[in-house]
Amino acid sequence: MFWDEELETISQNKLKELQLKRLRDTIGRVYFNVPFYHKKFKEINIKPDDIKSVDDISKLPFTTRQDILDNYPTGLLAVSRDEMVRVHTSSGTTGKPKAIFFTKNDIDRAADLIARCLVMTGMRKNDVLQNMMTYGLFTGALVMHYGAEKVGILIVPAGPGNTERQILLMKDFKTTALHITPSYALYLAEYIKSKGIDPTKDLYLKRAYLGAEPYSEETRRKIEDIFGIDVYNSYGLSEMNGPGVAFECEYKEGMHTWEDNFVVEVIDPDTGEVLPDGQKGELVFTTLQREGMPLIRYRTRDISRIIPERCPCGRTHRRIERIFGRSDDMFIVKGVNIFPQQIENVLMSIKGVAMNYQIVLESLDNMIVRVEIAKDLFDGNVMHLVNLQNRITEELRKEILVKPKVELLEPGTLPVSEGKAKRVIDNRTL
Ligand code: DLL
Repeated sequence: MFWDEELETISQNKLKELQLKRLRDTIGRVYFNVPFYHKKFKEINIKPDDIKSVDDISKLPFTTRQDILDNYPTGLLAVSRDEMVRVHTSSGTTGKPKAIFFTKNDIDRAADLIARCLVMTGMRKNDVLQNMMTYGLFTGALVMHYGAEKVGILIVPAGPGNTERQILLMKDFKTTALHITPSYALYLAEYIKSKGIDPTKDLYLKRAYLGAEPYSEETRRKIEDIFGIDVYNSYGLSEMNGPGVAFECEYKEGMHTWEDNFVVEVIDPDTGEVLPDGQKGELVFTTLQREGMPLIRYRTRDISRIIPERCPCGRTHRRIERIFGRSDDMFIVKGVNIFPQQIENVLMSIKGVAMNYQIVLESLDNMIVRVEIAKDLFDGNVMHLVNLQNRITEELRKEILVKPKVELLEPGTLPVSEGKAKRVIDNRTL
């Protein structure tokens, strides 16, 4: 079922026409109303009329995270501050955050995109969504909340944490879907197992939406198996509304972007050149319908690729592949580029490995992978532990080409994260 069938299945030609119209409109608005963009466009002698096709977007300059920080808080607004009804910030861990402002129409459009995503994955009016993302400056909970409300779904605005209470809420309100970070979902899975709860008998869950941080296909499978549900990948970033930017449909083979709302590009992160569909690189988004704070060619630092093939679900909006990692998450050990997700992939595919892990970077040549394993393994034969440790070390070496030191830990040893997990501890003094 569709939320907006006409738009979701629009022909590629019509979509291109619509994109061009909206792109030209956006460029005109930022050129005349946002001094930052006016100056940038002047510098390279580009005028709104120079954009004659969507592909001409490659003539425009990028917007970076630093540009948003430099214009903090209101420097990038395209309409008066008085028109803004909400501000969100990105999850900056240090220093100033990035502030993103929304007009009433922006809020409504963001909710509309979420409504498409939820209906696409089978949610209906009679569903109950337990929203376990953090309510507040973070977009995760509120943007999803408004979208779910638009569909008419009952929302349980639980926020994260207090796991015992979460389970009570799931039982009492007969929750059918969860919105949750992958790291908290892993913890919840462990908790449910340890309490002897059988989700297929004691709970009413059918699906969960996992996003806000990278996770592996293996993690998805693990959560699906433990809860007996469908897990859908949800990608987004505050700069582009938050959740609802790209979302999986029933086929779960890549996430549909909403191309009537965004121009999606993949670029070579080093040269800035646009890459052809299918090639892996950095995702770049341009807003097509934002009133308050339009952004042109925003560099996400997220690595993915556009899947050019048509999706059997009938939606024409192109999909992107599961995010491979953030270019800033990548670290180098012994000269090899490694993404934390490669390590997660390996760990989650090994039997006996539990849900939580941590990567500690000791020096340019040494890393430790600290991994929690099933509790009963500690009560058994020591040789089993040694074998497991060797197996994990060897599987990791095959994947990342570096041999890490592997430490096996009892469940509950590592810190639990309710929001975005901090998987990599960097102890290197460079
Ligand atoms: O995390 C928005 C969001 C909330 C998306 C809830 C999905 C669900 P930020 O805090 O600005 O916004 O962080 C955005 O998180 O650039 C990615 O690096 C990462 N990220 C988000 N979703 C995924 C995902 C929200 N499904 C940053 N897979 C993005 C991998 C993800 N990484």
